[in-house]
Amino acid sequence: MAALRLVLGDQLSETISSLEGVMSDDVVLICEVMEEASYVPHHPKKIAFLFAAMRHFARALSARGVTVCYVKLGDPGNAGSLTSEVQRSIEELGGVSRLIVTEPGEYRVLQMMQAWEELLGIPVDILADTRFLCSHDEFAAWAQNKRQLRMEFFYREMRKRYRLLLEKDGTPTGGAWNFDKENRKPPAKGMRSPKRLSHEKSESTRDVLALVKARFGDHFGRLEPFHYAISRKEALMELDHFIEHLLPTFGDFQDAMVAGEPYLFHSLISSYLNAGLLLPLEICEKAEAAYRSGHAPLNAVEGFIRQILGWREYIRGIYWHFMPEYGQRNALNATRPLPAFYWGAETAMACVAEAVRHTRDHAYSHHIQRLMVTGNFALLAGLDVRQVQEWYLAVYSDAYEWVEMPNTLGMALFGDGGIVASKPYAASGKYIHRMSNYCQGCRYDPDETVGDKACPFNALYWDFLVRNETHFRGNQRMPYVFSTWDRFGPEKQEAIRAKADELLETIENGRFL
Ligand code: FAD
Ligand code: DLZ
Ligand code: SF4
Repeated sequence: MAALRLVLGDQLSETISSLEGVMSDDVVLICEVMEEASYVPHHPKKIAFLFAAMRHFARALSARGVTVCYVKLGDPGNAGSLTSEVQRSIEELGGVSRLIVTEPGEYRVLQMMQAWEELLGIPVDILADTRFLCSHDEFAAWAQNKRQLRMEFFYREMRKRYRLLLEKDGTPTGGAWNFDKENRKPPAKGMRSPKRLSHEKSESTRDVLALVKARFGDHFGRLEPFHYAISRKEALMELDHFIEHLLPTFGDFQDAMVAGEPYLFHSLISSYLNAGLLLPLEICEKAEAAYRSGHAPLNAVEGFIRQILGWREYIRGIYWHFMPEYGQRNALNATRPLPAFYWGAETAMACVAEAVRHTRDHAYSHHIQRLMVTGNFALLAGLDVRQVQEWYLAVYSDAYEWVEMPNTLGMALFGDGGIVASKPYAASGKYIHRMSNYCQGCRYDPDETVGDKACPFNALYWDFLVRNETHFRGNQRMPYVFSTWDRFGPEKQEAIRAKADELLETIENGRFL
C-alpha cells in the first residue's frame, strides 16, 4: 500500500491537500474518537453535526472509488484518540509506506502530529491547509515590521489579491473599502427573520443522534430538534438560501439583537465553512455576484465579504503567528470563576439569558451576542480567560481553537493586550438597549447604574475601566471615557464602585443575578 491519508472531522473537503493525488492503493482514514469528542464538553449538536458529516463524507469518497477506513465511536477496538487510531490502522493494514495529513486547526493537534514520525517509524507529511486564502508565510510577511496589526489593512490587501469588489483600475468598488457607516442599524420594531432551512435526516444521521444522546447526553446543550446540513450539497443549499433571502438585509442589521430571533439575517454558514463543506472563496464570489447582478446592495455584500476574506483569515493568521505563547496570555489578569448561568442556570439579565438560551438550543448565537452580551459580561466582570475560552470552544458548533481563541481571548476579553482589538469591546447596558429589544423584558433598568433595579452592565462597565485604568487611560481610541468618569465626582464614583463590588461579590458567591 502506498499511503495512509488521515482526514480530520473539520477537513471534510474533497479538495483538501491530504487527498490530492490519492492513489488506488491508498487508504483514507476517518475516525470518531473519544479524545476529540471530549477534550472540552462539546455541545451535543456540534458532535452530532460532525459525526453525521464525517460519515456522509466517507460514503461520498467511497462512491468515488476511494478506499476509506471509517472508524465509528462505538466500534470494538476503537482506541480512542487520533494517535492511537493512526497507530492501530498502520498495524492492521500492514505495508503503509507513509502517512499524509493536512495541518490541523489546533496547536494541540499539531503537536500531536509532530510526534508521529518518531512514534510510527514512517515518514509523516503534514501539508498546508490550502482551503484558507492566506498562508502562514503570507501572513507573517504582512505582519513583519508592523507596530500594530490591523484587520482593515490586511483586508484591503486580500481584496486586491483576490480581486474581490475591485475595479479594473485597482480601486475598491463603490469608491471605499468599507461601508460600515451604512450598517449596524438598531432593530426595526417587530422585526422577524425569514424562515430557515431544515434538512431531512437520513438513517445514518438518526444513528448518530442516538449515539450522541447515549454518550454525550449529559453535556450542556439540546441535541434535538436537529436541523443542520451535513453534506456539501445541503451546505450549498444553506449558502444559496442566505444569498437569495437574507444577504440583501445582512449589512443593515448585522449588529441588531431581537428577543426570540436567534439568527436574524446572519448566514449560519460558519459550521459548514469551518468543517470544510463550504470554501471561503466560493462564498465570497457568490456574494459578489449577488451585488453585480443587482440582487444585494454594496453595504451588505462588502460587509459580508469582509467577515470571511478579512476577519476569518486575519483571526487564523493571528492564531498561528502568535501560538503557543498567545494561549498563555491574560493581559488584564482576569481570574474570576465563570458563573453557572453560562451553563444554563437562571439569571434575571434578559440579554444574557437569551444568548445562553440560543446557545443551548442551537449551538449557535450570532456575533453580537457572542461579543457584546456574553463576551462583554465576561470582560467587565473579569471572568477567568481560560474558563471563558473553554466555554466558547465547547458550546458553538463552529468552534475550533484557531478561530475561537483570538475571537475570545483577543476580541472579546482584550486578554491578548491589544493584538486583535485596539480598544476593549466594553459597553454598558445602554449599548445593549440601543441595539436590541431585550431590556424591555428585563428585571433591570438600562438607565440606572446604582440601586436595586440598576442594569449590572452599567456599574461593571465603569468599574472595569477604573480597575484597568493603567491599560486604558491613555488609549487614543477612548478619548472621552475617562473624562466622563472624572466629571462624575467622588460621591457618584464611590456609589458606582460600591455597586460593582456588590455585583462582583454576588457573582463570586454564586448568588442569583
Ligand atoms: P455571519 O454573521 O453570517 O458572518 C459570515 C461569516 O463570516 C461567518 O460564517 C464566519 O465564517 C465569518 N466571520 C465573521 N466574523 C468572524 C470572526 N470574528 N472570526 C472569524 N470568522 C468570522 N467564529 C467561528 O467560526 N468559530 C468560533 O469558535 C467563533 N468564536 C467566537 C467567539 C467570540 C467571543 C466572538 C466574539 C466571535 C466568535 N466567532 C467565531 C466569530 C463569529 O461570531 C462567528 O463566525 C459567527 O457568529 C458565525 O455565524 P454566521 O455564520 O451566521 O456568521
Ligand atoms: C471537534 C471534533 C469532534 C467532536 N470529534 C472528532 C472526531 O471524533 N474525529 C476527528 O477527526 N475530529 C473530531 N473533531 C474535530 C477535531 O477536534 C479537529 O480536527 C481538531 O480540533 C483540529 O481542528
Ligand atoms: Fe441586559 Fe441590562 Fe438590558 Fe437587562 S437591562 S437586558 S441586563 S442590558
